[in-house]
Amino acid sequence: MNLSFPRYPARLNRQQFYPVAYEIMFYCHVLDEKIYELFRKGYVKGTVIICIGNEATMVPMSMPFRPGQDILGLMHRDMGGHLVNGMTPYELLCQYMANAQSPTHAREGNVHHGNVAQRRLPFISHLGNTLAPVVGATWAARRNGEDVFGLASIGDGGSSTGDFHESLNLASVQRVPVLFVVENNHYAYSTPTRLQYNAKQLSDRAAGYNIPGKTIDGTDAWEVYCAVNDALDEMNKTSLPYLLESMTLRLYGHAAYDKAEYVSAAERQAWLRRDPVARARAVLLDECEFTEEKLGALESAVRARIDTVIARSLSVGRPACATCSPGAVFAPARPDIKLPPFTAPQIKNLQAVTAALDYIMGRDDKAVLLGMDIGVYGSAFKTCKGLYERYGAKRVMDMPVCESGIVGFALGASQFGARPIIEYQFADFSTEAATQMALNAASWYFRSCNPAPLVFRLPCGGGITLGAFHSGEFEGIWSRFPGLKLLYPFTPQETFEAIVAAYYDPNPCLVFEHKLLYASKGGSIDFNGDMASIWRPRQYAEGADCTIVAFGAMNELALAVVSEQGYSADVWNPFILNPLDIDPLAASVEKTGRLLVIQESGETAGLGDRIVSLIVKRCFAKLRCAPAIVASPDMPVPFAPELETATRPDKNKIRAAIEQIIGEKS
Ligand SMILES: Cc1ncc(C[n+]2csc(CCOP(=O)(O)OP(=O)(O)O)c2C)c(N)n1
Ligand SMILES: [Mg+2]
Repeated sequence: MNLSFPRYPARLNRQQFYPVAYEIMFYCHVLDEKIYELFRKGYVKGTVIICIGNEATMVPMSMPFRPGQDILGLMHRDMGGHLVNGMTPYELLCQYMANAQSPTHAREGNVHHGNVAQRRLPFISHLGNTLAPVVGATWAARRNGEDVFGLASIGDGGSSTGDFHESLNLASVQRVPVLFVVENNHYAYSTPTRLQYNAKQLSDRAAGYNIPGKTIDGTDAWEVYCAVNDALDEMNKTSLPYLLESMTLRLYGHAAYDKAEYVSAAERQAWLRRDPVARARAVLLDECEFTEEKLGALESAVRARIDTVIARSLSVGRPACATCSPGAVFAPARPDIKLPPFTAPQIKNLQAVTAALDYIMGRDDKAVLLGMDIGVYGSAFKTCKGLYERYGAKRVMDMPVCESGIVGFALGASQFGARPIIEYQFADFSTEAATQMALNAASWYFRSCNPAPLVFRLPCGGGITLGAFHSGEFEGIWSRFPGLKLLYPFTPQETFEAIVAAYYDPNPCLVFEHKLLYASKGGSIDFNGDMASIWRPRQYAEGADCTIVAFGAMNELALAVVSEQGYSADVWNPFILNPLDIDPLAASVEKTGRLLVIQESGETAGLGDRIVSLIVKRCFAKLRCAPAIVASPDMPVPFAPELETATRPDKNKIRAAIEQIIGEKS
């Protein structure tokens, strides 16, 4: 394959274009057939998404983009885009065979790959979620002064996702020149486009974002190439995104398992008459002085090269299981980070948040805050007060109401020099970004071996009469997704430390900030700059009779009960909820023989059960009675103060639980 053709702003003319494009399209076509055959023989794992029919879109669409410079987010039917922009056929085959040379270490599905160093972002299955990272990555690279365009492709089905809208809207508002290509092949799996959308054409949606849009014949390679180059010219002028709808074909079923019986014979015949590879071949014969003999020689050479690379890929061994352990989930933290000390006299948790953000932003201009109403307004709880004035709109960024888009944007930006800190207005809204945060960002390092350093701030918890949608804690839910670190501070010192530690960690970190503690919890900060010592559970009281483990605002109640009643108890805050360090808690229970966990979350949605199970397994012989949990009932947080108070753990419930476990005889 000749990949040394000139890229944007250079343009090939029609006679130069077709020989180059045809060879790549033909290569992809044959490779696809071979991959299908290898799948049937059991060498290719999973299934096979066949790109045949899409050659004239996926190849010319990606030809103007500059490998290693522009940022691409390609969809599952874009094998050619990967090959045109840095991936070798050998790497692609190893990915499909999930062998020892697989670029994703055989950890990811055959179309779920990318290469951040080559600026092709890893694709995730969740349609729509590939788009916003391209916007954020392109934004961040341009923020560094680089000349970069983005290319984000999606199918007709994927264009129905909310993330499609969020990403286009974000790119338009932030003026990020990303070319969005909808590869419209008339079906999403078995669903025809008439059941997918009611627009005349999908490019009409561009008007809603005040950006240009165009629909083209995606089986005509030259039309696609020209349209993409025109779009790049336009984006170069305006720096706005562009929406291109390419009417393409899918000449097989959705994947190897799908016979596409829902496509009528007449429709299929019409499609075959427009086979893009055959059309391009005809142009070579008609217009480019190619003869049958010359074409035949070219095609034989392509087939021979493919046979050679397949033979090479087949000789690779299976992956070693040892390379795939939980140790591969988190990016290793730098052990040597030493920061300047920071002190503050008596302040509240809320001011500790602001102080931490200010401390970070003042030292590192890569740090950017993303959220809603965090700019002029200073954020819903005023935790960002003064930061906009100090660091400006380019670093304290008010975003549209689109949590999923924001997190995708931040994830992409984190790969190109920016260090985003995301504020959810309330922890409850983190569910809007569940895929981006808990699946995409969390598994990013595992899949791509590239760290995804992101901070998520979650103002959480109840007790301030805000009802079911503004009182959640969510530490239990998010702890279930490998790759996320969770920190839950209690004091101003811990709040400061948690945000700073999360920022300097190379993994996506969630910091829970209990809203009740923002104004009620005070204390001084004396941070000595030692990062390693932050990552440990915190002990607030020492005693002999029981071990109390509490989260967030529950620490305040636990300490009050212990001191008012004169109990002799160890009181612990795990502080780092994931990965949980159970050792000090277990040592405490070995000493006291009793465990009480106090959590504001519902009984089955918090981390109490996990702590109890670990302690029972570790300390069974030393336990003098069954561990206990004080939790909210498994129900939404009710609104009226009387109802909420009745459901939350309170001093009486905690005292009763302590009395019960202390009173029980071993
Ligand atoms: C959010 C989401 N829901 C469901 C799926 C399952 N799924 C995989 S591919 C597909 C159809 C995609 O159709 P389209 O976007 O038109 O792309 P095409 O496969 O036709 O190229 C579906 C529903 C998914 N990947 N993501
Ligand atoms: Mg489709």
